[in-house]
Parts: sequence; structure tokens; C-alpha cells
Amino acid sequence: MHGDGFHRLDFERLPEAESVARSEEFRDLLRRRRSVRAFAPDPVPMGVIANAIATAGTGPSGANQQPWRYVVVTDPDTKRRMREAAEAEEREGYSHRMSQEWLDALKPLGTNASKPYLEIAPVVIVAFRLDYGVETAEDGSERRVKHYYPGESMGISVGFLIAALHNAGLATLTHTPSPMGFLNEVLGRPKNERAFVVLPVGYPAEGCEVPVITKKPLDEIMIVI
Ligand code: IYR
Repeated sequence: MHGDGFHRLDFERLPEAESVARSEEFRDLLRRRRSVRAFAPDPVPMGVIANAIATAGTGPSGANQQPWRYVVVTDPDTKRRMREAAEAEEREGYSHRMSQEWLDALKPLGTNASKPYLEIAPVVIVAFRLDYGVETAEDGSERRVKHYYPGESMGISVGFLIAALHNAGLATLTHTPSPMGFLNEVLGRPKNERAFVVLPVGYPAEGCEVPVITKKPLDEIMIVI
């Protein structure tokens, strides 16, 4: 129907009962996901990390530009430097950059400027958004390529990543140290890459506790017209 740039979609219609059952299973699987702030130091299978990042790479993105780069940090010295730099920023944040309203909103989660998980979690994935692409011409000159909807694309991709890691039995934290510029220096990333989120990944520490929170009921988040 279209030109050479298209091929037929591989798509199987599921019987309704199976579709419903699968939607329930997936919902219940993801309902058990919790953000974890206390990790065991035990290593995790690196094949799982690679598969989860490959899953994140399947996400839809503006103009299919795939404006993401996932840096997987396992090196203890690099994790320590990330922790030190993040804690320095967070101390500024908690002591005067964040508003009282923000601090009050975070109170139930019990967070503070201490970020031991950046060192203890066996893997820390740093998701970078490619604000623009860089194309190198034959003469060596560089051209900026505009990226469309990089923020939306990143959010979707990271959502896939978190779901994939949870599905494989690994715990994560969605961590957004603020500001995140230090990650370019510590991880040696170029200036078109901007840290989007930091995900410590591992197994929960023995006896790990999580805050008592609820998710909004379906009738509050879904409106059918
Ligand atoms: N970046 C800080 C503060 C923080 C902000 C939000 I919004 C959270 O949901 C949790 C924490 C920190 O990491 O502690």
C-alpha cells in the first residue's frame, strides 16, 4: 500500500477473555512495584539490566529520534563520586533551595539529603535526554539536529525501563537529584546530553521498609466520555 519504506505490521488480535486476563495480570504485577530507598549490596544479573534497557529503547519517540542514552554505573568509585556530588546539591536543596511547601509535600516519604543508595545499590542507571542530535559531516563539521518531544519520549522510555526491571524482579528508585549538571562531569557525557533521572537498581535491603501510601482509585484518574 505504501512505498518500500513500509512493511506489514505483525499483530495478533487476542480473544477478549485473554486480553482481559492479561490486562489484570499486568496491572497486578505493576501494583506490586514500590520505590525502594534501602538496597542490598548484592550484584544483579547484568543481562537483565541490558534487556531492560533494550526494552526502554523500544519506546515511541518524537519522529523516532530515540533521544535517550542510558549510562549503567557499577564502578564503586564512580558511584561514590555521584553520591558525594548529589548529596552536596541536596544539602543546598533541603536547607534553602526547596520551598516550605515542597518540603511539606515530601514529609510523608521521609526523604533527606543523605543518598547512600547511590553507593550501595549495585547498579545505578543514569538516563540522559539527548536535547539535540549531533551529525558529523564528511568534512568533520558538526550539525545540530533538532529533537522533537524529547521530554515526553524520555518519560515513556523510562516508564518502560522501570516496568521491565520490576518484571524481572529488581527494585528501583526514581531519583532526581537537583540540579543534575554534575552527572555530565562525573560520567563524562557531552553537553547535548542532559540527565533526566537516576535509577538505583538492585534488591531491597533485608527488612526494607517503604512508606504507607495509596494510589488514586481508578474512578478518580479515568474519565470515560
Ligand atoms: N531531589 C530530592 C527531593 C525529592 C523531590 C521529590 I518531587 C521526590 O518525590 C523525592 C525527593 C531528593 O532526592 O531527596
